[in-house]
Amino acid sequence: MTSRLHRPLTADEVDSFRRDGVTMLPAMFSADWIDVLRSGLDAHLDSPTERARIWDRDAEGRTMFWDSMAWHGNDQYQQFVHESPAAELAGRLLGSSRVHFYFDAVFVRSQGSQFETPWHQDEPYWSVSGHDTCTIWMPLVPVNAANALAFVPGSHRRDEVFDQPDFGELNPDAKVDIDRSDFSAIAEADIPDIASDPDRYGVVSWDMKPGDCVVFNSRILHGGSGRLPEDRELRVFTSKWLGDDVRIAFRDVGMDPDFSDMMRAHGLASGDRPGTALLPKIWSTE
Ligand SMILES: O=C(O)CCC(=O)C(=O)O
Repeated sequence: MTSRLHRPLTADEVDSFRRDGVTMLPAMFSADWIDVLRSGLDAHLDSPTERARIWDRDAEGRTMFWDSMAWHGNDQYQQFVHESPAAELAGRLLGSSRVHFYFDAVFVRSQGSQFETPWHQDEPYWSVSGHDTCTIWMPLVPVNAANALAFVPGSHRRDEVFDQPDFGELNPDAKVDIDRSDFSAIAEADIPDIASDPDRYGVVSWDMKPGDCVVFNSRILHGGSGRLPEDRELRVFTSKWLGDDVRIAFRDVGMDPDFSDMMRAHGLASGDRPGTALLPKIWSTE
């Protein structure tokens, strides 16, 4: 099978992803793919889905916009999902024999936005479970390490259920309660106060430019991006990928974004492998 990767992965990059749960990959996507995503994001911002939320709007009108699962109605995102190196990249880092696409999510901060993403893990919010999951985080503009998404290396191996934040509560326009009380009912630990002592947790982030990406395991603790300089915006496209051990898991608590109705409508049930046109297989070693 011919590789679609823009450049080969090094052994160190694969090792750091598996050991730390995160790796930064310079120059992993060509300028053409960044152009595709930029024009896809422009179209997306013109017609967001019903899931779109403003996570923050400050007194000066600076905003943080979020939306997810827009790819079904966005030609450029569809092209990226099916034809870009992303699925193969996920498969090779996860060491999986097949990779399904889960969903896209965008994080768009206007110039000077100070909003910081709360620290959290992704997989406890999802309607799937497994360790073979990852996100590819791609800035479509240059970003400094101080403003980029940050990670606690190795935290993807922690087994505690954390008291996860309720992102629905972030929307200043119309709050969407995802019933955080249930998260606190099952929580075994508070999310550590990582922001107050990042060195203690070995927090990492990187200076990045378009074409670079960070790939992270969906159980890693991450957050903290933002605090932008006055003249800088941050436009990020993320794609979420599912590997060999992943199964559908409708949860009693805190699914956000909650695709469970859509998944059920496609015939998916807890315990199933991902599949159907909603979560299609994009890459395999066959
Ligand atoms: O870019 C951000 O601020 C947040 C990204 C994030 O939390 C994610 O992709 O899971």
